[in-house]
Amino acid sequence: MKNLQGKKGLVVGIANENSIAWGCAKAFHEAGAELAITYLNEKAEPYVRPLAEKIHAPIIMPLNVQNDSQMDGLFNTIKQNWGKLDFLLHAIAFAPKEDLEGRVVDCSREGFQTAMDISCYSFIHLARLAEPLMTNGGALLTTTYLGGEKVVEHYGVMGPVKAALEGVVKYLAAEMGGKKIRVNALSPGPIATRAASGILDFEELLQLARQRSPEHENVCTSCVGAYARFLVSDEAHLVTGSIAYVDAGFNIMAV
Ligand code: 0WD
Repeated sequence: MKNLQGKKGLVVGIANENSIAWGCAKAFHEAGAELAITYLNEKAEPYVRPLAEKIHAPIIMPLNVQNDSQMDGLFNTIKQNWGKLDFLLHAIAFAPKEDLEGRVVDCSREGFQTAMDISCYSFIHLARLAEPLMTNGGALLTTTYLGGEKVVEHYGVMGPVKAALEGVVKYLAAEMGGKKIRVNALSPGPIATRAASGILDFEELLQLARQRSPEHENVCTSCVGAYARFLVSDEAHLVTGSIAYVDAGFNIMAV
């Protein structure tokens, strides 16, 4: 289904082929979109560049969201090359290991600020830079997790950070709706990725999701990609401010 033909999109958050962002990028590409792909740093580049080349991404650039000049450089390149942006996907998260593994009550100020800056504020920053390029409307998509809504064991400080991100989705959706810029969050069930490997007993989370979800299945990145493709397409033009679960129904269960 080529429902993104002619669209230009930015994908932030590919670390390797297991990344949720990669599942989404493939779906966007298959639907006809042209993509700008970023990689975190030199260490990540050898994993990300070949993937970006596989989907013929015309823009492949480094981006650490804490680096303002990289942020500006990326958007200048997008402006020069395309003169517009139709959608972006923000699929990144980070918290220092010691803060992630401890109790929220013990989280350091610095750890909390870092987690919030990289995992939440960066979405606001990307939205602000994207806005002037979305003159015909657009779609901003981020990634959250049920642990932002309910207490999930071992999710730690990422829980409050995702709660804040979900709040940001709603406020941005309200603020940008007049310009036909839609803002949504995907909320996938647990998927074994690099980021997930930082969460203690992640295997148990996968197992619980299989056992307790109505569909008794774990989620794959291409399933998330299929929903993401819809959400950034014009077919979803009346969908904004939503938390879009792709979790085999796990979120409805009392557990
Ligand atoms: O179960 C899961 N895997 C779920 C993930 C369930 C529900 C939601 N999510 C969310 C995550 O919280 C995150 O927001 O999906 C998003 C994508 O996560 P992922 O695909 O699970 O993880 P991964 O493949 O590791 O990609 C996240 C990437 C980082 O990878 P590493 O492994 O190097 O930490 O986020 C990027 C980085 O590439 N990243 C940054 N990008 C730019 N600037 C930064 C940064 N400062 N820090 C991390």
